[in-house]
Amino acid sequence: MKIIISDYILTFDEELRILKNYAIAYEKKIIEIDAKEKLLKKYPDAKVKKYEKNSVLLPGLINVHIHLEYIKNKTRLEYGEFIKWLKSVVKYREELVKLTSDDAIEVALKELMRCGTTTIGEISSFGEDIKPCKNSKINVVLFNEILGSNPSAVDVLYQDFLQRYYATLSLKDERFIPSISIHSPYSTHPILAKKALNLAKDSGCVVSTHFLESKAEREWLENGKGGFSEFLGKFTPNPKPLTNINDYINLFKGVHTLFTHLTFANKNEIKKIDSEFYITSCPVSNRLLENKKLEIKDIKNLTIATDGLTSNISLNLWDELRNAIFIHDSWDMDELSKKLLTAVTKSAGKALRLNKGILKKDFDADMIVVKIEQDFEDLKSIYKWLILHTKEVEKTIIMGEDI
Ligand code: MCF
Ligand code: FE
Repeated sequence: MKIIISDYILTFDEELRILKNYAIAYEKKIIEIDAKEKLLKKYPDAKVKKYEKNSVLLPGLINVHIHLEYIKNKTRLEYGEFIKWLKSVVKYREELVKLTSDDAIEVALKELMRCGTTTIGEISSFGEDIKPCKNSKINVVLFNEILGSNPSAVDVLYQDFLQRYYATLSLKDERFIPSISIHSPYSTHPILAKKALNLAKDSGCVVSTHFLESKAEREWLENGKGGFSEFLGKFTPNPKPLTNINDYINLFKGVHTLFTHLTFANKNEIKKIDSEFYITSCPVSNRLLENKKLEIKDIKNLTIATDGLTSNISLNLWDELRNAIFIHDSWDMDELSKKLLTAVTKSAGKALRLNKGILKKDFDADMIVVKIEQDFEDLKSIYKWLILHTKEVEKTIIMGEDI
């Protein structure tokens, strides 16, 4: 049994309680949260760790959407317009993936944990990320990606996907959870998507998909015109959209799905997706690829993620949240900051269907300690000070273990 004492505890429970002079008793899971004197008395043999004045204990951060196989990208990919970016991905993806190594991913994962991320949702395109993710102490939901729009290649592509999926399934444990990613409506044939979604239903895993992140994608799905017509023409002669916006959403009915981006979704589509599924916004990625932001204020099931270094300059969630404050510039900063931190803790835990993201009895003991360097007056500003000033954390604990 261990006890951790911190000046403040941000619980992210139902009432988003902020506790002062409290402590948490934990092993692998949280055993009890109470006033520090009470807990110290109740568990006299516990190993106690006490943090300084103005320290804040909160759930480990959860980055639900990241692409580690592309961590070596810095200047290879084009930004500013989505089709330009996509063309550059197709041109350089093999080179970029070759540059990536187990060691490079291992270093990136250590850096993530040092900065307070304790869980990732990793989009795995080639399977090069499986070994380092499996060997890390970080929690991983590994989304095996499926894509391919050419109907004649459907069987081969599905077999390749199945092989990767079953390989990850044999490695499943409490920290490594294999899942499925349907890449997008423009890249994945509905036959492939349906097969993979049936598998997701049978195995009960969560699913992730990229959706409506460019003007061209919307134009393509609505009337089969625009940049995708030329782009997809390189892979299939006379390409036609294989689905439309509503049909694509309906494909996921009954599957626990995270829809990522939605920057070009309209209010009704967002409302519908928010009522049945989870929405992931990647503000920096959206800024770089097509300079568009998703209005996140009214979204209930919201998570925030970095995406990969294909469309970001940092995988540190604190950087992402900081940038989100500057991008979402039209509402109260304290309210926005609370929403952003809730999105990467409580909501992200729910979105990945994990017992994480809240500091409460029986939840996994994934916790971080952050130090605010100065006194502050108003407790409601604590979220904002954390986001504005944190780059790395004082302590990272995963499943009760010091990292
Ligand atoms: O989320 C961003 C932008 N949207 C779509 N795909 C990706 C992103 N970052 C990396 N990707 C990958 C995706 O997983 O790029 C490829 C896929 O493997 C694009 S399809 C050739
Ligand atoms: Fe992505």
